[in-house]
Amino acid sequence: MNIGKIPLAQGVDRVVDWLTDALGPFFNFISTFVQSIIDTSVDVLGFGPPIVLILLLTLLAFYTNKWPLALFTFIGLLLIDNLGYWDAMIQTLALVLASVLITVILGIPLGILASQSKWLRNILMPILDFMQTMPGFVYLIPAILFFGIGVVPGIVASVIFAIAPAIRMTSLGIQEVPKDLIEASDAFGSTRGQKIMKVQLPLAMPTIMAGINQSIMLSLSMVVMASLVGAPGLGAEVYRAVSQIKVGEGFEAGLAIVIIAIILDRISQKLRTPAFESIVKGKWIYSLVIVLFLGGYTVTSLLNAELKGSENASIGAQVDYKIVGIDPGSGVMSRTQEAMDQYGLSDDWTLQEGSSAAMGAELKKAYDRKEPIVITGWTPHWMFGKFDLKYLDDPKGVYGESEDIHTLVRKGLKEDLPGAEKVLNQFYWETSDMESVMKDIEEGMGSKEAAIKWIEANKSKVDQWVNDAEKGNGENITLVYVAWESEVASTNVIAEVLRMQGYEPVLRQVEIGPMYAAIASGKADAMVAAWLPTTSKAYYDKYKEDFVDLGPNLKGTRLGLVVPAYVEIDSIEDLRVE
Ligand code: PBE
Repeated sequence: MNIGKIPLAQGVDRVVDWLTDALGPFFNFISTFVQSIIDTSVDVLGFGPPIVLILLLTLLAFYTNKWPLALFTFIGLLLIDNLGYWDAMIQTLALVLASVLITVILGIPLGILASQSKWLRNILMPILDFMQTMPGFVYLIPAILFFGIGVVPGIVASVIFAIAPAIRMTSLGIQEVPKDLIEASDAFGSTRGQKIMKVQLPLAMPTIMAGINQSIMLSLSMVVMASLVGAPGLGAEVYRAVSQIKVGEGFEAGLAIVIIAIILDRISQKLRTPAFESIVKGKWIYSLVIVLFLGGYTVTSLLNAELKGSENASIGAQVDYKIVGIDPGSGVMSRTQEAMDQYGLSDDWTLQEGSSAAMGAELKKAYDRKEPIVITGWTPHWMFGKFDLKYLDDPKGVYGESEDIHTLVRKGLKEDLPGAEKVLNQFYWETSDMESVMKDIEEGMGSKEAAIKWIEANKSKVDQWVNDAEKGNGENITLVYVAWESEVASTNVIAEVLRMQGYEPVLRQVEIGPMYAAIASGKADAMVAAWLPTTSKAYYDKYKEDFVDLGPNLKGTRLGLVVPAYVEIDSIEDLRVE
């Protein structure tokens, strides 16, 4: 029986497209709202020197859990500051606090409702199971379309991921309240509302707090994932370390996350029964914390208002002084850091990390609304065919001249698979070729299908690549690549050509550092993604003794800062804040 593949993915895409259009203003509202919670939290937590927050948190830890946790908090936070992760830690803390706040606001009422009705529970529980089991990653994709990149989609994804225990435990806690107590309160003639607020909720508190504790831990576990869509913080530090294979820094950032996790976990477990409850009542302490927070908020927002007043609507102000970037390890990102230094932008501008797919989505969104945006761009890329864009002039030449893309293979490939090595060596095409494959993929064709389509339309070119090359016999050949659109295109094309030659290509998508390391260590056979001499220089130089460079497969690439043509500036110098 052949009923064909059910178009599930297409269906989901349609729904998401429709939602993006229909609920655009609503998503914008949510986005602004969540962003303001985050900005406020970051401002307040980062107010004053680190030692102020360190002491306050130490006191709180002392109050709830006595001196061992207080000592741990004090030393742990000092260590984070000393290692240079203070600002990142603040960002992470703000992300977790915001997502827990939203989780509680939505989760507890839902939990109460669920506890009151069996059929609601029957509907809700499987949905919660589903939400919690679906890999958190998946939520990031629609979240980018709805909320753009940055911290907001990260928070939304972590709320979806972390809300289940809050709802479940609230409902469970209320259901577990002993029957006789309910009967007693019925006998006293209490209304349903009184019963919930005065009897059930207080008795369910331990269970509810356990649920909130779980939610905190789950949202903390989302911080690394959130960094893939541009959320700053400790997660972004970990992600950066992975993509550049920096073991030590990865460990430091990971350790900072562990320290924060322990502190938040222990404090939140004891919030209801703090160690010194008998000396000072919890409600006084927590009110004090809230008053401090609100006080901090008032002061920082007054300060901010003063700053804002002196700004005009420069391009910088319009884009919030953000350059939308891609994965942290890539060459265009390190060039952009350098450009920001050389053009004096580093103090005012931030370079947002993420992925090239997320950047593409952000560009598309801004372009559709004719809003300004500044991105890290490169050619060949489908975006130049689809949108009217321009490179900003780079009078200091930070982004370098036009470059070539080289094919690199592991040592010994020529001896082991001479036919495959020959094809890789003879692989050479033009910018327009690569762009036509990229365009098909962008428009929804599978990358393999797009590659085959190009190969069929360009037989004579492919014939030159396979000329004189020995055929394979089903041998595996492992190709590594990074998910940049240009590399997705080239890697799939060469893979399909190798398949036609009788080899069995295995494609592995990795981060940039691991891509070079894999070839240098012989764990992978080839890559077609080395942008040289400047873009990938750091990785090339690090491993150059350990691979074979087969020379260019494409000439004439370019990198730089890119804006839509309707943005009225022409040079990187115009970004400077006077
Ligand atoms: N890119 C695409 C990569 C190389 C290929 C320009 C994003 C980089 O910046 O490293």
